[in-house]
Amino acid sequence: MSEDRTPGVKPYRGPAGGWGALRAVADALADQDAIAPGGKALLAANQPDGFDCPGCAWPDPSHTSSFEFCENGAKAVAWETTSRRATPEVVGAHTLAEMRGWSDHAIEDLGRLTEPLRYDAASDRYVRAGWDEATAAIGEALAAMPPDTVEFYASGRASNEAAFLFQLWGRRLGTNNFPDCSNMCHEPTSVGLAEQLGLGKGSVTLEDFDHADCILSFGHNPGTNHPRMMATLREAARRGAAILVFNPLKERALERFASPQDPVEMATLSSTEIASRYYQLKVGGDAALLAGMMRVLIERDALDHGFIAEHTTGFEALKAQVLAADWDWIEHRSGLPRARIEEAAEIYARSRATILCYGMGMTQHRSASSLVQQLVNLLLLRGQIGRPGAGVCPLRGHSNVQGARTVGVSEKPSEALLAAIERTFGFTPPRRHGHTVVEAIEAMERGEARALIALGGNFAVAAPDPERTHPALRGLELTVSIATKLNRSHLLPGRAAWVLPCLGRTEIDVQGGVRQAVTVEDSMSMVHASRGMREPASEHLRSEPWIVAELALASLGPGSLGPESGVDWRGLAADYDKVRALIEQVFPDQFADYNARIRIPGGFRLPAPTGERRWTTDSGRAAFLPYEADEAAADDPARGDPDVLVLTTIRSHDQYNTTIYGLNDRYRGVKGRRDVVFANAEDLAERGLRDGDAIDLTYAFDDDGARRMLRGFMVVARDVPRGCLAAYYPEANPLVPLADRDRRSGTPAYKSVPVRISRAS
Ligand SMILES: Nc1nc2c(c(=O)[nH]1)N[C@H]1C(S)=C(S)[C@@H](COP(=O)(O)OP(=O)(O)OC[C@H]3O[C@@H](n4cnc5c(=O)[nH]c(N)nc54)[C@H](O)[C@@H]3O)O[C@H]1N2
Ligand SMILES: Nc1nc2c(c(=O)[nH]1)N[C@H]1C(S)=C(S)[C@@H](COP(=O)(O)OP(=O)(O)OC[C@H]3O[C@@H](n4cnc5c(=O)[nH]c(N)nc54)[C@H](O)[C@@H]3O)O[C@H]1N2
Ligand SMILES: [Mo]
Repeated sequence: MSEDRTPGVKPYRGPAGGWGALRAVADALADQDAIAPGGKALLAANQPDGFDCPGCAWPDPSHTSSFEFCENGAKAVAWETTSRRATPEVVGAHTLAEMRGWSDHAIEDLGRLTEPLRYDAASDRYVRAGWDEATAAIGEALAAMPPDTVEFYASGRASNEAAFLFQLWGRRLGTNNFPDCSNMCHEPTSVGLAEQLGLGKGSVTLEDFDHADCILSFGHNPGTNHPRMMATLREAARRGAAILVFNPLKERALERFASPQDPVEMATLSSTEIASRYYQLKVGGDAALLAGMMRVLIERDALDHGFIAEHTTGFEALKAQVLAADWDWIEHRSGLPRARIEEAAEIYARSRATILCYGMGMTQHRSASSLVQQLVNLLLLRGQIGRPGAGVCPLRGHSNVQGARTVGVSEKPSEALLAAIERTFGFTPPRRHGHTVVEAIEAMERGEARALIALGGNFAVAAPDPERTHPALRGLELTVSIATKLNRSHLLPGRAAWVLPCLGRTEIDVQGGVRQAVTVEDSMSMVHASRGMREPASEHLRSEPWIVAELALASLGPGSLGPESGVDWRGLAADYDKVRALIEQVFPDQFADYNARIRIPGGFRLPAPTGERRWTTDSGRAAFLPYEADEAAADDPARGDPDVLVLTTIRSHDQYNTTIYGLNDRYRGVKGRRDVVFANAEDLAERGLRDGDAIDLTYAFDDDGARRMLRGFMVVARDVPRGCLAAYYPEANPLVPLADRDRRSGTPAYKSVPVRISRAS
């Protein structure tokens, strides 16, 4: 039906991957005029001596083939290695007001930033600035502000070295205000799993996937967001492992995948079936589904009693809660019939070794920290964690978002971290907890935050509620962005604003005459070196560690790290081995022999006690934790109102978060537009609407008097469960209120937005 009515949208019938993926690589490189240099760069991605692909945090196999990159990694590399340049002349040709009218794609497509830029309010333009001028002015402004009025935002591409210096700078200045992209992403994992298991990270290694006979996939779309994971899933499927997918949308790559690295599949146009069962549950229906699965396991006594007795606490309380969950509620909220939930539980119960993977479909809800704990409860019931082929695998987003957390970028630092900083540097870091992203925005609104320093990212577009977030940013006294490309956040300057251009992952970084390597941590706690091999996009670019060190020096003054430590900011920026030596001093258990071990190809694994059944919780055991639904929503984002639909926001195949490469979403059959909403045909019919109609979406409730709306989106009838909608991030962010968030992690409920729809007015 879609074929006739909806321009640019039709169902995609082929497998994911295949020739389409190879074609897209060529197109991405050609589009950015990056063919020769980018093509060469690709060969060095995720190789022992190359750079870490900026695409995602999926680990590198130990036997790296010369093609360890993927379509979307290729797009990320092409986007960075583009031949376009956003010089001061190019940027300064337009006022900021004018550029705010451009699409996000058009803004970044100006190309790589080449020189520091200063905002000139009189002409509403960015103008060329020198590094000395920039660092001196920023340092002076920051030195005059109370430390807790400064927000230090970090996106997850910064290396361990840059991230470590960043948190050291902020803490030396006197604040723990480290709102982080993690607060919009996997923070429920950091909070929930840490409370439950002692470690807020995954427990498995890549090798574990070879031993799993069952893989549970919850709320992630690896064909687009972790394409290199498809090789692993494909191998598991071919081995006969059961792969159970829980996702409201039929994601093509989770159904069928053709490996571009497999000559036979490519030559014969064949593909591999990935999911053995596909459970299209309702958006936000996971808590009910998990209660149902756990109920089946408990009632049939399909439990690992030995493990529960020896390794866990809290089983009785969880059992009581699960047995009290009645099937009407489970079926109604999950949208799945009891028989299918029983089937899923039975397949899982038969498995010897299960890995549970999950992504944003689990972490961006109002009770997300508690929800991810239910995933772990499911594993604990059968002792499916901490032995070969079994465990939990949260799929991290940015290529080093996990590493930045490990080296101390955290708004709620542990006492151990603060003590280690004090021991190493001889100053007393602040104890007061700092702001998450949403709390930072609220502090800006109240006038309590005066400056934002952003180490990468696109704060304004990634955050929810632009109607509040954008004015909040405009009210700041100072905004400083360390970035590779211009984006909308830079077009919302504070009274004084600076954009500081940095080297990207693919570029050669020479300090003190020596070519430097940085280090990153992947989703499976592997730390390894990353070394760029391309000439920098401009001679004026500086490395992130250098920029952070210079800004720290300018705002804190020389000697601010304490003479006894024998280091100074400039010395650290000139030799990253020295930064790593300090990281080792602060985290001796995790980074012992840091500098030696990153010189081994492939790097090393950080201690992952949960992988060995060591639980670093207070009780020394893993905890079953009952589900705690958010009070306001009572675990039903629609609050029982039948007129309300629940919208989830998703990534297309042609974007990297707020970076929009193009307007296509190949596996969902969308071409040339992003203003679409996927809906169930019966829900549409009930409202007198049809596939292809233009609709308005309104946030369903009037909690704070604001009217949050999106106008004129095209509705596409799709195979989605009743009561559910899906639209693209970031276009849908105006519908997400700041207040709708997981209380414990601060993560916005981007994946359960209650809305009403009507014909476009
Ligand atoms: N190419 C590319 N790679 C990326 C990124 C990118 O933008 N582009 N972003 C990076 C980042 S920062 C991150 S965090 C990851 C994100 O990777 P993903 O976690 O895959 O991110 P999303 O696109 O948000 O996809 C969420 C999936 O969850 C499903 N879902 C939505 N709501 C629910 C729900 O209520 N329950 C369940 N069970 N499923 C649901 C959606 O249908 C979708 O398949 O990818 C990283 N890698
Ligand atoms: N509705 C909705 N909103 C969401 C999400 C969702 O699923 N739905 N997902 C959330 C998630 S998971 C995340 S992680 C956030 C992402 O939030 P962010 O991390 O803030 O956003 P990005 O789009 O990844 O940042 C892109 C910018 O990073 C800069 N950049 C790129 N490479 C480098 C580099 O090497 N160094 C430096 N310094 N800068 C660089 C470029 O200037 C580019 O414009 O968005 C969140 N927002
Ligand atoms: Mo993310």
